[in-house]
Parts: sequence; C-alpha cells; structure tokens
Amino acid sequence: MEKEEAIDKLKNFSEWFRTVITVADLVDTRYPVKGCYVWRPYGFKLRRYVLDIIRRLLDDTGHEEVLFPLLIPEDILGLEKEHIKGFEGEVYWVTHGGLKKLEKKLALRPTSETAMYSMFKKWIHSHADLPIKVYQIVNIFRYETKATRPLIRVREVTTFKEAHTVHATAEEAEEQVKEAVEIYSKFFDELGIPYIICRRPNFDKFAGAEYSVAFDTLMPDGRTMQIGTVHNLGQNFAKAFEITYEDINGKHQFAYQTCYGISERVIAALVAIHGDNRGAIFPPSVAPIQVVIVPIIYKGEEEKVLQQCRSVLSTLKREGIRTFLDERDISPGRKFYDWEFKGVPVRIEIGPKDVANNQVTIVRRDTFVRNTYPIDDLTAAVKRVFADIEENLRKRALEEFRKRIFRVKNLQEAREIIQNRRGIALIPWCESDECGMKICEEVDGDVLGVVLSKDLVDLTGSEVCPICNRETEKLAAVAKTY
Ligand code: 5CA
Ligand code: ZN
Repeated sequence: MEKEEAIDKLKNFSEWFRTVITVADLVDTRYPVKGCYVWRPYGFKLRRYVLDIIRRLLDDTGHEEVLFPLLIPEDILGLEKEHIKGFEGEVYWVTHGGLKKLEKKLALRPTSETAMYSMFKKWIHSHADLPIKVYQIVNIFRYETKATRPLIRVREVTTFKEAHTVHATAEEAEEQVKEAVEIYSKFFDELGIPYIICRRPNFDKFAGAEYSVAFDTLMPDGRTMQIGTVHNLGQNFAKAFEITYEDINGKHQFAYQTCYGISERVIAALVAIHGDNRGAIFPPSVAPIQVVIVPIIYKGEEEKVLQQCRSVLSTLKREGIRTFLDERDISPGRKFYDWEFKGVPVRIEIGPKDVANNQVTIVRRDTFVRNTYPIDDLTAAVKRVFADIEENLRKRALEEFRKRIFRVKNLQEAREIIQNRRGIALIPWCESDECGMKICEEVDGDVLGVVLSKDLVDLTGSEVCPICNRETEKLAAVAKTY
C-alpha cells in the first residue's frame, strides 16, 4: 500500500473512490483492457462474504444455483426481438475458433435469458415441472459506451448474480417479483445500503420485460446508482422460446417468467456509502479482516506484549472471528493508518499496561471511540462491538439518505434539488412516457420511475402532473444517475 495524499470524499468523490478501492487493495484497475479489472485477494474476500449473504437469502427461499455456458449462438440470442434490440449494441462476438472462421458467431453472454431459456424449453413439460427458480453468479460482457468506471460501469461484469424463474400463472410471476424485491431489500438492509425502490418508466425498462422494478442508492456526489433490478418478463420470452407446459386439463400453455440481478455495484455502494476520508469502512459481516491486533511495544516489554497478542489472536480465531495480528516492524501509528484505510472495523491495541490489567483497548473504525475491555469473555465483547458498528453504519447511511430525498411541488424545485443539493426529488407524475421524458428534459436529470418504497415518504394524496396537469397519486423519483 502506498502513502496517499489526503482525499476528500465529498469534494472529489470520483478521485476518493478510485483511491480507496485501489489503495485498500480491493482491485487493480491497471489491466490493459478497458472496462476490465482484477480482484486482488483482499477484495476477493470481501466479494465472497457479500455473495455469501445473497446466496443464503436465495437458497433459503427455494432458489437453486446453476451454471450455464458463457457462449450463446447468434440465432438464439436474437429470438426475443425486444431483447436483442436492447442489447445488440453491447454484445461482444466470438467469430473464430483458432484460425477458422466460425459458421455461427457466438456471443459472450450480456445476460443469460437466452442461454437459459433455450434449455428451460427442454426441461419443462407439465405443470409439475414448475416453478423453476434458479440463479447463477458469473461474469457477463457488455460493450458499454458510456464512460467506464471500476465496479460501477464495467465491460466485464465479474460478479453478476442473475436469478431466473418460470411459473404457470401471471399471478405467481407477480408474487415472485414481490419475493425478489423482499430478498433484495433484506440483502441491502444487511449491508446497510439505503435504497429507493421504483418501477422504471416504460422507456427505461429491461429489454424484453413487461416492467422493471429497480433499487437505486444515492452516491456521495449526488448521483443515484442502480444496484439491483427485478423484471417481470410476462410471456414474452416464453413465446419466443416456446416454453410451454401442459396444464391439468391437458392444454398447452405458455409459461410466465421473471428475472432479477445484481452486480459488483453492490460492493461499490458499500465502499462509497460507509467510507470516510480515512478510507473504507466495512460492516463486520463482510469485512475481510474483522479485527486487527496492533501490539504497542515498549523496550524491555516486547515478549510479554507479543505473547498476549498471540493469545488473543488464537482466542478470537477459534471463535471464527477473522483476526489479523500485525507484527510488522513499523510504528503503531503507521499500522493504524493502513488498517483504517482498508476498512477493518475493529482495532485491538495491547500495550504493557493492558497486559498488566488483563485488558485490551478496542478502537472502533466507524466512530474512533476507544474503550478498554477485560480479557475474559473478550469474544462476547467483540461481537457486541460488531453489532453496534453494523447498527451505526446502517443508521448513519439511512439518515444521510433520507436527508437528501425531497418532495417537491414543481419542476424548478426538482431541478434545484438535482443540480445543487445532491439529492433525489419526488414529484407528481401521471406515469405516461411522454411526460416522463419531458420531466427528464426540464430538470436535466433522469426519471427513476414511480416510487414504490413505502417507508421513505408519505405517498398518500393526489396532485397534478407538472407536464399534463392530469391528477395523479403517483410520485416520480428524479435524479442524476450513474
Ligand atoms: N437479466 C436481467 C436481470 S438478471 C438484467 O440483466 N438486468 S440488468 O441489465 O438490469 O442488470 C442487473 C444489474 O446489474 C443492474 O441493476 C446493475 O446494478 C448491474 N449492472 C448492469 N450493467 C452493469 C455494468 N456494466 N457494470 C456494473 N454493473 C452493471
Ligand atoms: Zn403527465
């Protein structure tokens, strides 16, 4: 890790973000292909713990993990017309096998609907084969044309968790959308990432979907970032891929489908939202290292202190706490700086006085509050501190988020919020595409869609759409977006 200049998250978020993810050893962005980057060991662990959470949530709700091929034949990728229209500008093609030109071009999956659904057709015969609920965690490739940014807009999405479901009825698919929204809500809640849930405008829905529901969080620079989406695909793909089942009366019916996805943007949000000017701050649940022990050594007392440090290390490790003892021959201050930057939530300092008193000093990364704890029953104390940190990070992030959501009456106010207040404006909207696009233009931002979140604002009461003056009870969330 190299010594860094002071960085300011609010003044220059972009620079802050790039510095944190690289200097904290999460990723290396110097790979010589644009939009591709390397996960380093420390970052890869973080990624794994984040994925553990979503895996658990999906497994607990009857989803099963699968793995489909990366390559998709051209004709299959093109079967659903809206889908291919949406993706054709972003597809990477494999045209050769060695020196030989392939008869049929192969796409690197930009998402796996077409790969999966061509097989679902073969798996599904009767209503007894339904529902299907599967997911995979894979890389996908999208030739993004907007400016790429590590973790946020990449061309090789390395951490694409996509779930796909098939159902007998429209009602079941609708229920599945609700379950998916619940799963993602729990996932982001666990990570302390605040979000607003919106139904995307028609002009911004997923290519091939009936409608899309999206989770957006708010980055420190005032732009929102889409961190997850849930799509109701209706029968669009079932018709294109001939996914039918025989119902109880022996009649063949087209199935109904949903899909939902997240990516490493979740990790970008985690870094961006919890971090401060001293670097990353990771919730203990996903921190690659949860506790770092730093010996405070004075001449003549080295052995006593180190022995105590090693004993605490083995106690915590035995209890499954991810602990690291920093025995490097550099000053404690330098060690504090390094581990703070890397977001380790708890630091344990042990000096001669701590040894004498049978205690340790614990410093929290989120508040820098320092306290001593008796060495007996240290594990329980550390776990309590973990819970407090997690609670505080969640609360802090949510308060900040709520402060930056404004219910406005007209377009000028919306514009002011978006341009000068780093916020999300909520404005009445009739839900028509036409008015939606007009609002985008007028406020110089994006309509995220109709707000579905019930806990963020009071959604009751009717007002008028600022463009067409029709009465409406719906609010649109409007913001600048990533
Ligand atoms: N098949 C559907 C659901 S799995 C799908 O592909 N939906 S998506 O296009 O909306 O992507 C799902 C999520 O992946 C998005 O909400 C966004 O958070 C993330 N994502 C999409 N493109 C990128 C990208 N280029 N870089 C990083 N994350 C991305
Ligand atoms: Zn309108």
